[in-house]
Amino acid sequence: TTLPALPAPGTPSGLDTASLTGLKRVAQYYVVTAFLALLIGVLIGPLQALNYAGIDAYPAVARIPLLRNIIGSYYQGLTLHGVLNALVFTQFFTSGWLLYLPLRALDVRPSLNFAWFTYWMMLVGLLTAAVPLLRNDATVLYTFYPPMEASPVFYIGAAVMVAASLLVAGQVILAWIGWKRTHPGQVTPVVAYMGVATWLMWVIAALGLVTEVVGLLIPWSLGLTAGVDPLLARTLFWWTGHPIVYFWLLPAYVSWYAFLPRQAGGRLASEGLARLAFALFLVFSVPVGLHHQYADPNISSAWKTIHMFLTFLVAVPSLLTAFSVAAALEDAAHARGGRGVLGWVRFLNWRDASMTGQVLAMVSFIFGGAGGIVNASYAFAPIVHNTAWIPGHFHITVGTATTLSFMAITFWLVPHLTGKRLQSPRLALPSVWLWFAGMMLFAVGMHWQGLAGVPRRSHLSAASQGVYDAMQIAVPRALTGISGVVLLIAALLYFWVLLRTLLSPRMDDPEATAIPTSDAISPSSPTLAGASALVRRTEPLLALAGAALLLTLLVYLPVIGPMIAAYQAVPGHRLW
Ligand code: HAS
Ligand code: HEM
Repeated sequence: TTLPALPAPGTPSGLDTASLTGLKRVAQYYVVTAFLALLIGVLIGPLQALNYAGIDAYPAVARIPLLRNIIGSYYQGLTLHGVLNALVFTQFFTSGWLLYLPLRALDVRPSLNFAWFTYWMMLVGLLTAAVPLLRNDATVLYTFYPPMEASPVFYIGAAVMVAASLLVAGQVILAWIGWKRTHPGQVTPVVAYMGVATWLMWVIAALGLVTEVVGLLIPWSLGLTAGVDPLLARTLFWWTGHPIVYFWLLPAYVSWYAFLPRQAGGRLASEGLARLAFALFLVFSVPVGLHHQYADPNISSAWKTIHMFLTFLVAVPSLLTAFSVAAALEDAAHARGGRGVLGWVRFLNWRDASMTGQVLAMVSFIFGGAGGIVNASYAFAPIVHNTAWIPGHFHITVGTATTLSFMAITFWLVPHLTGKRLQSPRLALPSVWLWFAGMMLFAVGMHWQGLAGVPRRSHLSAASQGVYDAMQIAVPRALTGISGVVLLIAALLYFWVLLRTLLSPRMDDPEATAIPTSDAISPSSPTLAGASALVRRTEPLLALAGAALLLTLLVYLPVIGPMIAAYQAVPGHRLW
């Protein structure tokens, strides 16, 4: 059985050729812009890894005129690294990936003018925010907590970027609503379902950030208000700041569920379970942000505890994904002759860089997810909060589960979108293995340093070393430093493959690299009447979004209400 999700490879699409070509082109622009941002962001990373090895490379960097301006200090570099990698790379990639896939799955002809408008708007937002970042006028790190105050141009640029992503969300959601009208009684194709659920979640998630930036930070930085309440701003930030991690993760899950099984030579385990996972993410991703604020005063412990339990609940769809995707991989290995409880792992198609990169990304996420549960536990949080443990956690979540998956996806996506052949495929495989190895070393080094009490966000290589020498952390420091070098090599190999592919000539058949849509062991009926209860109940995405919004308001309004009532207008500070 073939999933109804996407046209099987080689079948002509209902989208006419001109709009399909146009849609691919917009998606390609988004994806390439995303990776250009990652390229710059990632080149700064090794300097930070060396910092955590006790090596201060910044005085040397300051001697190079061009670099002196953009990485003028540890914190300017760290701001660029966080913003470009975590915010820009992920948002641009997802805007292309989850614009293209759902529209193609639904076979809907999009307004290309609108799609281009959102791309250019996002780019203008990015370039606007880049000006103060590069001029050292917005060295406020990617969380931009007040009372640190950046130039208003930074906040305005960031707001335009986020607004553009909401327009992409709108285009996909409206296309799906239109499809539902013209296809009554039909089940949404699974890839479109996952895409629409992700965008709906993002719309609810973004409300916090939009309120913070538009309502508080822009007027304040323009001098229209006397100050801003740091606690209220942080709370609104984390309303968005936790679910944003699922906005980074779910696009990878789309691939792990819908495409990876076929790339591995197997089938998606259960279409119904895939839908359930996305429905649960839609409902439970947002009302959890206080787990980033256990240490913040003036928020009741009761609400922090409620957010903690909801955090444990939002781990459930990831656990479901772990078992479901592992079953799909086992199915693939069985088809290739693999047997045994774990013996089948050897039989996966380890020569395929796209599959290998994604499986390695998943392995990293086992540890990243386990660390997340530690962070979320109110009792453990004080031990790890604000230590190097936290960057350890998120480099094997966003830095690997997400980034390595996106990198591995480009090995088929870029040829698919551009009609070009993957170049230097022999370098693709070592690039993903080295990324995985580098990030695992990094994670061991940073988690270990965190447990020893080393703080995050510290230019500690420039500080007096006595205290760090006394901690006896030479081994994790060395691991962190080595990981930076390994990751630099991995990145150079990967970008060599990507750039050579982009610069190579087109092939004759633009669809020569097909979308690797997987079949399912338990597929769903394409009609609601024939579908299982699980598929029928998870189909009404708008109702699930309504439930998500209600739950979010229930757990946030009683927290935010008193903050507004006792609003503290704190003037801004420029600490750099
Ligand atoms: Fe997190 C901090 C809790 C997931 C990213 N997180 C961060 C920060 C970032 C981040 C960027 O509760 C730092 C923010 C800052 O700058 O201050 N996180 C969690 C929890 C989860 C979690 C409970 N985080 C993520 C994901 C991220 C991400 C995903 C990005 C993509 N995180 C926290 C908390 C903090 C935090 C606290 C605040 C810490 C503090 O004190 O400041 C959960 O969603 C994790 C659930 C995941 C699992 C794992 C499932 C495993 C799967 C793979 C299976 C593998 C297979 C492979 C099948 C339960 C799906 C088999 C292969 C073979 C070869 C056999
Ligand atoms: C922070 C290294 C790639 C996202 C850091 C820190 C280090 C580091 C050592 C901690 C700095 C500190 O707390 O003072 C690296 C290396 C990389 C890499 C060596 C690979 C070459 C990535 C990627 C992402 C990412 C791919 C996401 C897509 C972040 C974020 C921060 C960070 C969001 C936090 C910034 C902050 O605290 O304000 N990185 N990183 N990094 N990294 Fe990376």
